[in-house]
Amino acid sequence: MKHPIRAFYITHRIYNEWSTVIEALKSNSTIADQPCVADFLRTYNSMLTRLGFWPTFEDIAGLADNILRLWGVYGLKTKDIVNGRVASVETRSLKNSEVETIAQLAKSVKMDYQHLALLEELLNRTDDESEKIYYRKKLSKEYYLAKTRKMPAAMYPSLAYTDFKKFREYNDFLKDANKEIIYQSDIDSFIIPPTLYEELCRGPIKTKKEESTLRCYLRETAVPFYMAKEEVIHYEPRLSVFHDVISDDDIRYLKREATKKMSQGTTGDGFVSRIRISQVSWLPDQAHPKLTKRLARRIANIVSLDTTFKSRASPVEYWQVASYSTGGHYAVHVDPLKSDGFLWNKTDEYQGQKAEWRQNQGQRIATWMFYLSDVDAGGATAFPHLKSRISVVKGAAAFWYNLLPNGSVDRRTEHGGCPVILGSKWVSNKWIHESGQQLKRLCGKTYDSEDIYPDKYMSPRTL
Ligand SMILES: O=C(O)CCC(=O)C(=O)O
Repeated sequence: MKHPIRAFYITHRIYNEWSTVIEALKSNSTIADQPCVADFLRTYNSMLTRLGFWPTFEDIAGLADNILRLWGVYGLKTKDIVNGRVASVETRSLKNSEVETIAQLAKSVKMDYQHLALLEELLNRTDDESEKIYYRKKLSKEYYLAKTRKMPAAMYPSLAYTDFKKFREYNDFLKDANKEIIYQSDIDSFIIPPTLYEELCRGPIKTKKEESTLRCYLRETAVPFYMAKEEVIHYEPRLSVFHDVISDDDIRYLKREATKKMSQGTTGDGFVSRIRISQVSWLPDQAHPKLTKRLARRIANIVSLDTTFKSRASPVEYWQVASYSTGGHYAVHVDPLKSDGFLWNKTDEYQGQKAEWRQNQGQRIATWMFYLSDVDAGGATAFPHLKSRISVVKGAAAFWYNLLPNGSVDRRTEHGGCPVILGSKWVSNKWIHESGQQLKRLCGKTYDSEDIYPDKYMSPRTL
């Protein structure tokens, strides 16, 4: 489903209302034996078998979490969320029970602003006096809890007991936290300013002057007459987007093959976590030789690195295809793998094989990432240290070195996949390793030298 609010309320409804209806029908044998009800229950059972699952509370929590992530990262407005409006696309408003579920989850993940704003919405919605009293009390209590949880360390009661000035400050703080009427400004005091990464997800932040130094090139490749369309997003370290480097047919093939065996994406240490919400599939080069050889050769022609898959000391990993639906994201990280390479959920034998593999391959020297789709809103790839972002454009690919020429990890390449607001986003990573690149990547005269580009397209200083 493309819309985060619609995805949430439909699943919420199926989980809450349908389960109640089915249980009520099943528990009353006179009703359950009626031909039309029996027929309905049979259809329901066969659907259940075909689907293999029915939404659980975890699914609902995941979808509510997606909404909260979009709300936090993009600074969305409470009114828009509860009215079902996201990136100017509207669906129906959320019902009270749905608002309550999201509020509960916001509390559990300590998103105080979102939690209190939703409680205030519930208070404003009701005309019933006893309900008003209930929500006012709840809002006041939750405000107190949120405020005291964020109490500055300098005000801890133990200090207050030994210092009269501190005691008074502490009491004033508690008095302010403990009030019956909570105003909008009280709730707004919990708004967290966006991080640099979040600002980048929201839109470009480079100044006009910084933008003006960037260039697009028709870059010579290893193939005579094949010029790659390079858009430089950042120089030193160089971050580039190459446009029109994969055809629609090849994209269709990759997506179709990947869809056959997708699973929840994990982070570098093998964990499924809120840090990465996507579906991932690995396509072995040997299983799809025609297409993957062609794509690997194209990458090699453009970036002059060895990208041919080998069974030992391979300079590349398999193709990773990832799909993000609305709310999906990958938080800021660097691509090189952790040196210990420990994968918590794998056997000793697997760990051993993997360690040997990594030793032979070396570290992930560079990342080539194809964009296999456009996206309706959100989903940019953001590089906070470089104040740079890459918008999702189907058929393009991003390329950067993860390691400095001296072999150490270049932390400036930290990046993340911003949450998808509307629609879905597909990417395919080809991670290129150190093995095989010894004579391919030029190094500078000093230990800390940046990359040298062997062509005439240099950094702005030389333009
Ligand atoms: O999806 C993106 O934009 C970034 C993906 C990424 O960083 C990764 O897969 O390692």
